[in-house]
Amino acid sequence: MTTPLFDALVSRARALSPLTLAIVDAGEQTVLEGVALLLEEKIANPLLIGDPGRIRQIAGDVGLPADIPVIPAMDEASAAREGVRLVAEGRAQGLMKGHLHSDAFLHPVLEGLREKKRLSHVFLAELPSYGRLLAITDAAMNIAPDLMAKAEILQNAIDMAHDLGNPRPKVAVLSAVETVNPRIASTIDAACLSKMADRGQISGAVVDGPLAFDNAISREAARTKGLESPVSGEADILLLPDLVSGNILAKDLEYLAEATLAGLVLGARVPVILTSRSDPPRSRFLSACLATLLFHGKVLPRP
Ligand code: COD
Repeated sequence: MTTPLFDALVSRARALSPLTLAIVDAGEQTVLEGVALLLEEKIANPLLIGDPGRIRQIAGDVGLPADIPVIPAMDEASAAREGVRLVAEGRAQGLMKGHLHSDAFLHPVLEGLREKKRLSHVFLAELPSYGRLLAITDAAMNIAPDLMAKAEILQNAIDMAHDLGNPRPKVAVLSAVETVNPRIASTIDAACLSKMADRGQISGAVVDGPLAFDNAISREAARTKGLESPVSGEADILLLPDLVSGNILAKDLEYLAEATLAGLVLGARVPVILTSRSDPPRSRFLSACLATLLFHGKVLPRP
């Protein structure tokens, strides 16, 4: 599958200095294949955390250099703590989840790398059937966000779009229908978020909702329903009602619609790459490219 939109981001990431990336619980084949891609393309200088014997053995199998730095940690929790410590001490500029459970990875991140913002996850998807990158949030971290949490999750995604060069992203706040129905709570949140954007409580984007998925993605579908929305057919960001619906949507696109996905946790002191254990090496590589762009976006002028 060709990914011209991601390729453009990769080219920009290649022009920046490599990120020193702590890889938590790195002793697994696809994790280290992703690391090999990162080294080859000079996107990151990895610090591998985990069981040294296991890491060195697989690292040899996937062709990583024999002198690649390995930091010993014998279980998931201590590997995650070690990664957070490396970032806190300024020895790593980003953190990547390897082969451990998401919650074991996220607890120390919340304890050690939280600043004032809510942390939230965003998937960025490139699809053969959609001419722009599609951000999907939050499909991996905030389980059942309330209205104010959704506003924070949305602002994180909008800020990311700005950092990646889209000055005014279009946001669809999704539900099952495009009208407010008090029996479907997410339609009320969506309408509130839309009004909050009108009033400047959420800034830097065109926000509309509630929208059903078809109206968000297809102008034709919206027209058929007699709906006029500045977002229809051109959504850059989809805000989902909760983690379950977001996660199903993202994986649905990946497995049934040939989406290529990258994923990051936003709002922490540094970019945090939260991959799924089944993610292919290229998704890990693309996520690290995104992390590089966002890390440097904090210190470089926006494109
Ligand atoms: N941003 C900022 N602070 C937060 C956040 C957040 N997103 N979540 C919790 N906090 C703070 C709370 O205010 C509190 O101070 C502290 O962290 C602990 O809060 P809890 O007890 O509500 O949160 P935890 O530690 O039980 O859970 C946080 C997780 C992120 C681990 C939890 O929400 C979770 O398991 N999310 C789903 C992860 C997952 O399994 N994803 C799978 C898909 S890949």
